[in-house]
Amino acid sequence: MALTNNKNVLAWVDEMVALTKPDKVVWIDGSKEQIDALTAEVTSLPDGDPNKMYVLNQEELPGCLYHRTLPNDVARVEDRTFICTSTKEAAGPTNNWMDPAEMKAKLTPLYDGVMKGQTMYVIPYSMGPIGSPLAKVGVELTDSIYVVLNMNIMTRMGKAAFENLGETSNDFVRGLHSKANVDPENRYIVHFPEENTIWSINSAYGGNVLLGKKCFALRIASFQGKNEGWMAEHMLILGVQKPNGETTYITAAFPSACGKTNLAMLIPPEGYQKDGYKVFTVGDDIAWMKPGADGRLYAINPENGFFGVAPGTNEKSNPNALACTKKNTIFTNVALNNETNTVWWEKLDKNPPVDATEWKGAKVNGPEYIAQGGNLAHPNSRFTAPAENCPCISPEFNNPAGVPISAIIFGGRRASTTPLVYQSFDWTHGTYIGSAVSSETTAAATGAVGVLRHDPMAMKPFIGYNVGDYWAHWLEMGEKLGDKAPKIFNVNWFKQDENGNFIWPGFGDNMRVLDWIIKRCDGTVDAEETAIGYLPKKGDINVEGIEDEVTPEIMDKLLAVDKDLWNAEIAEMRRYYSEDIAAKGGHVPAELVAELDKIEARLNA
Ligand code: GTP
Ligand code: SPV
Ligand code: MN
Repeated sequence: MALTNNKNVLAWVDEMVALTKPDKVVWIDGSKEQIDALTAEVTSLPDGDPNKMYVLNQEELPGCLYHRTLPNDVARVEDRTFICTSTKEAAGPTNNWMDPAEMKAKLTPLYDGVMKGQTMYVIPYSMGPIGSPLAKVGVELTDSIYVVLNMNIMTRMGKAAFENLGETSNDFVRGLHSKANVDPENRYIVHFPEENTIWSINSAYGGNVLLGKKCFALRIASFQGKNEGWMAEHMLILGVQKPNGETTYITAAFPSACGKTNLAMLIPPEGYQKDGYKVFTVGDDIAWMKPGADGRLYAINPENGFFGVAPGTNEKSNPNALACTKKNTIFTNVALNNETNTVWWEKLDKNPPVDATEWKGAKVNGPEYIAQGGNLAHPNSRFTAPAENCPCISPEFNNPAGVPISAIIFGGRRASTTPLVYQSFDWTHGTYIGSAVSSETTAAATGAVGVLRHDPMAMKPFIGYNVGDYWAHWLEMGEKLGDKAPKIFNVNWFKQDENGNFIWPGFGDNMRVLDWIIKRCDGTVDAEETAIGYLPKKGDINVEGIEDEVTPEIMDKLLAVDKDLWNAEIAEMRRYYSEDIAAKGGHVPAELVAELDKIEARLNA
């Protein structure tokens, strides 16, 4: 039964049913009975069915399920992701583009009758707390129960999402997904930002198919934000409660698999805990931000769960994330311990299961398999966990108004050049720093891993329009916010020594850097003015308890600004702006080029 009388929703569902021709249409109301029935259905599929999900050990992992996607379908596919605006210029140089009519003509035959013999699930969902002025409604049509069960964790899903839509509103995002044959040659992740529409076909994995996430909450939403005066960013949101009881809210943009979930759930080192510091998680991947009535920038997390990288998550690196995964969680492409019917991934502990199933489904001897160089879990294997499981979830998580942001941090994986932390001189310089984010690629997207690439604002794969206009939007937002704008910082947890070892301990110790950032916001610590920005003065990064690991010499290396490396960095940014962006139809704001000139002049003064 249809769960809304909104005419636009009903007309569109009818149209997509006529196209895809499912045997049955089921509206997802979000009730426990319905979720339980779908879980029973998908877990009773025969072994070998690619859609099958498995029930895990219900004593150790109550409510938890396990799934493997096909080996050709384990990450986002950036080369098959399109932004179909009416002109190529509107999509800009960082996106694949095709004319919307041409793309629809190409994909319509693929969708024609694709759901014959199957059920179409109609998923209403809200990105953001229902009723929040910052929230938005989406509807995803899918033939995958795996998608329904994941959307149930990642969004506020079900009938309630329609509450504020009314009968005639057209303000909802239309997502059409079919796993089809999971054929990589016909896999397309396509956005029509001018029509609030997403078409995804031939994938069954994560960011390609949970259409509320990267497709809506970043690509479509960034386009909406540009037109409506707000920002959709690839950022975690955290709150640091200080000993005086005040909480400072910070967002941070790092590229995929570069540490957002880890920073969002950080546990402060002992000394900080003794002093009364606490960290609260508001979000781990996406922030929607808009100026509030008081002129400050407010952020909500549009999601309701975490789709986190499993490998590397352990009791030491991120105990809060591990705790999130102990109930009502879906694990995708991790390894199974067949003896206990529980899950395992690289660096979970030092005891890989002997009787293991690796991520492709083969039964193996875990330790032997690893000794031969194999991965038991795929490097981009993930957990889908409800936010409410998080031991440090912020009391403001469901606040419809969001939280006021004091600092914005950019960062990436940089073996050299970029210091542990520095602060921009102002918002425009901070926007330049965001535009200059480069990072080594990771397993979160298909393609080579470890290659340095430009990833402005950690948004290269997610900006739903022309990157030059996106930078201009950042500058406009700064003007609107004026002296209430958050301060902008850059961090790098990934600096290496000559042997390729990380020289900063990272994880919980990143609190030491947050501490400096908060003090800069509060105006309680001075800084060193350098060519690239404000750096911590000697001794101002607290190393109490890690003096053996982070000696004064190491701290000097962490905070070094090498003139030659930075001149090379500036030269590369000039090349990037002109060759990769301007020459290919991206309008680089003059203010950003001026920042390059200023940094260069300061470096060589
Ligand atoms: P997406 O979900 O893909 O957007 O990733 P993310 O940015 O949330 O990354 P996540 O926190 O899951 O971390 C990804 C990888 O980086 C994991 O293997 C972590 O162990 C590693 N990592 C995270 N923080 C640190 C850090 O401070 N230092 C080091 N050396 N590694 C880190
Ligand atoms: C990322 O790649 O940045 C993710 C995972 O957060 S996915 O949802 O697949 O995009
Ligand atoms: Mn992400």
